[in-house]
Amino acid sequence: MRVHLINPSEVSFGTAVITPRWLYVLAAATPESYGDPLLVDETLAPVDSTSIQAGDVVGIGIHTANALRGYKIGKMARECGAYVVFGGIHATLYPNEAHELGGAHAVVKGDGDVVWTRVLSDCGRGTPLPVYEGGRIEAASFLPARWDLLPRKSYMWASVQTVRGCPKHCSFCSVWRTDGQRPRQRSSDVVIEEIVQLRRLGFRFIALADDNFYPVTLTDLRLAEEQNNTARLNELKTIRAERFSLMRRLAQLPPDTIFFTQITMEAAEDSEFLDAMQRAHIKGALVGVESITPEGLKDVFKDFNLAGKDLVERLKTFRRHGVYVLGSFIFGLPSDRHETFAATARAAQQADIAFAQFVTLTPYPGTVDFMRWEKQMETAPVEIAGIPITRRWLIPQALRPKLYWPHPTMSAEEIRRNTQSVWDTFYGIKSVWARSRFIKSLRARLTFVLISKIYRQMYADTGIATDSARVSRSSRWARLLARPCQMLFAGRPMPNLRVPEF
Ligand code: B12
Ligand code: SF4
Repeated sequence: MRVHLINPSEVSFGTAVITPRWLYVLAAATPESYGDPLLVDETLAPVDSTSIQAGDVVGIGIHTANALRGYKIGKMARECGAYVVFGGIHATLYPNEAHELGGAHAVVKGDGDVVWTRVLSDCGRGTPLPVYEGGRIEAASFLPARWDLLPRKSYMWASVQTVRGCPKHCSFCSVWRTDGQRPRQRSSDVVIEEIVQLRRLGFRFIALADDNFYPVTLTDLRLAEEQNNTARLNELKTIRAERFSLMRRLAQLPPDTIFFTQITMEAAEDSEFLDAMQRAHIKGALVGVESITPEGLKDVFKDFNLAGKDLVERLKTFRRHGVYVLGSFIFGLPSDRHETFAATARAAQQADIAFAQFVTLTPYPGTVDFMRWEKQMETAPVEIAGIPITRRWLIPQALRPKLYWPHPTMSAEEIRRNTQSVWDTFYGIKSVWARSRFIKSLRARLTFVLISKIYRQMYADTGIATDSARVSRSSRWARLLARPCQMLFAGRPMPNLRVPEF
């Protein structure tokens, strides 16, 4: 019985940006007695059905965007006689769908680290259960990934998770509902071990694949103090102290190491934290700006963010502390108007952010937005190819609309066109070159331009373009640019690197 783990994707680029961490974590959860699992990441190359034999176990991890491809693979694997097991956020939210459409024998809900051994032994006996509750395990049980199985030359960035869950409650995000609002934070000992292993292999760019790298804010501490809640205060202080321990150890890594993470804007109030990030080589952070107006922030339950001039100032603070921001903006919010697009493009330029993504409001399952949208659609149901639009991930890719939420004043096409034009403005060659002026060497500046271009091709055109010629041109470009980019990111293997002490 061979174990296969498959990360589904409709498009394969030969080279990928970030390692899909779940593959390597589930590989670590696979007992040695089954041998090394066969790992397939379809963002590199499609799965080869001839490798799957009757009696094998095929584990497929899906999020909403790749669920349909996952179901195709599941059915194919079942036809080969294998046991098919689904996991990941989408399977957690829709376990029945994986059974009905993906040929699943079993679905794992929640974290796979602990329950996977049991799934495999049940499959071995021929008695898999339809559903396993993986639950939300404690951080001490998160498994370090099996990086020894990683094809080193295929990825630009490796990914290591340091904390799971987020105390906030943004309306468009499922993390706080699926992973919980209590941060489950790994100890710095296990995190640094993994990172050193990756540096030994030659990875110097590492994504800290966290929901929110700043789980305790200064406001949280102040409130606990004001409420004389000693237990809460101590808990928050422990989490914060562990963050600083980790950053002190990251700071001792070779100076060309570069980390990227996701963080809330509140971190800009905390200079001590930002300085520690800078010393720890955390050079980049995705900051969810979402909207530049107070109304927009209210729309998404994110009024802890700032708007207008204060927002620009706050984003600039990251840069002053050596942390380069990838700002994430959402268009199509009910309060957005025509002028919001140009104003956002201006704010993004003024705020000195290095990169930006402009996404359109998309209701993801498990979110407050999705529940509201599903309810709204009940009164006037829409179907495409016989599939309700509220199950949009089941609609064949080519027929899938790019926008779902009816806007009070703008048509979907207007929102899409305006969003595309903000991408065009922000990533126009002149703007990118001007933005790269903070970089001293010409080579590094050219790298910045190349990364900006590939990011835009991989994201904007393939993500929001409706014109299929533009989409396939972008995919071709992304494929062409991916290999040189991978070479730029590669580091020198350092087999003798030691784990830094406290
Ligand atoms: C890092 C990250 C990224 C990175 C890297 C992605 C990558 N290649 O790994 C980047 C920035 C590129 C990214 C992009 C996007 N992401 Co993202 N991302 C994450 C994040 C923060 C962590 C993922 C991670 O590595 N976790 C660590 C691993 C170990 O955990 P895991 O994947 O959950 O796997 C565990 C279990 O789910 C389970 N499991 C998983 N698979 C399987 C399979 C089997 C067989 C079994 C038994 C168990 C199992 O066991 C694992 C171990 O416990 C998650 C948030 C989250 N908490 O999951 C969002 C998240 C997955 N992303 C999300 C989204 C929406 C996106 C984007 C669509 C954003 C956008 N607007 O473009 C894109 C899509 C990109 C794509 N096509 O894949 C959503 C998905 C929502 C949904 N319903 O699908 C999440 C949940 C965040 C959110 N805000 O809601 N993302
Ligand atoms: S701050 Fe980020 S991770 Fe947390 S709930 Fe909001 S969008 Fe999700």
